[in-house]
Amino acid sequence: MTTASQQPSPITPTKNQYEARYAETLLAVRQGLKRFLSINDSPVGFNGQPIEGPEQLWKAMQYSALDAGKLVRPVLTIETCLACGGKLENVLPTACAIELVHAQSLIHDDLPCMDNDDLRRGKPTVHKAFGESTAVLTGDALLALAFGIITKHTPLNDPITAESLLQLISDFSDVSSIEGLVNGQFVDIYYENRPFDANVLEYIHTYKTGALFRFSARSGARLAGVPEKTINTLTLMGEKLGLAFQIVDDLLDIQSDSKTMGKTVGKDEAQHKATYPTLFGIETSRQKAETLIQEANALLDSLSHIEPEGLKTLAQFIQERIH
Ligand code: GRG
Repeated sequence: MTTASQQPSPITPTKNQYEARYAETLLAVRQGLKRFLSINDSPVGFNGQPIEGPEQLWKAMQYSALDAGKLVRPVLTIETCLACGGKLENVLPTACAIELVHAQSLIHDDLPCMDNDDLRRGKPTVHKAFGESTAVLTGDALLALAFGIITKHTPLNDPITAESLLQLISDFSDVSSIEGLVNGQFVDIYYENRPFDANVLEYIHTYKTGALFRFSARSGARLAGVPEKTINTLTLMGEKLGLAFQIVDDLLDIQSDSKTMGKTVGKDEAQHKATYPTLFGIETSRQKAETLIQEANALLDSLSHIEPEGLKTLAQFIQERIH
């Protein structure tokens, strides 16, 4: 029997409405990325005439970051902001910037000197399509552009202050460098063909994948202007979602196929990578991912002033995804 207190409030959106919102969020991110990656894609020389050459760089940037990704990180950023009562226009530049750093990390991860992959998102990797030096420079350009998009396009109005934006940029720098993707990737490569334990595995995944998820949730909350304690709780939630995402990724690398995933599968084993299934087996890894999702949901439930359904829908997608 449903009691009065269990009745959904008339202003609480239903699950279907959150799914509709998810589609709108994806569209907003796609449009935002397209806009930010078209800023200077018809370059002219100093004489005012179109100049041949640099447009290849823009083509490679657009090739790597438009259309094909799942956009999980920007959606997490936006859903966290909306869950906290924030506005889409305030969070969209940061959400797009995060996707650009993610795209950069995939380009560099695929390079011959790293994971050496030919296939990404169902098409040739950037170095295969455009050449190695262009791939390196495309990654460089995306990384620096990401910071500029935040500073140039985030509206400085209530609740965003110059101080909160500086803090956000400082956090972004941490996760994009040696408190995140770079040290995570470094240790991942270091332990190829070396014995590893759970401590090493947790380090790699917490930084290589967890850090950007952590920042996605953290920045979304910060841009909604919620108190620091709420920001910290949502940061932890983001980290748990990131770890769950990576464990599912490790499982899909064993259990799925290249056509479904749009990238080469079975590489972790071939390259003797440190992964959850290698250390714990498939069933325990699946349970660990499930526990992390439950913990993320519990953190959401601990916050009484947010609207968690959009984030819970995303958490469910992360657990159940098949590509
Ligand atoms: C950021 C400066 C800087 C350097 C990057 C190469 C590198 C250093 C880090 C590699 C990080 C990496 C590739 C982590 C793997 C994370 C992961 C599970 C990627 C797959 O993400 P999806 O499934 O991909 O969200 P789509 O294609 O959907 O966007």
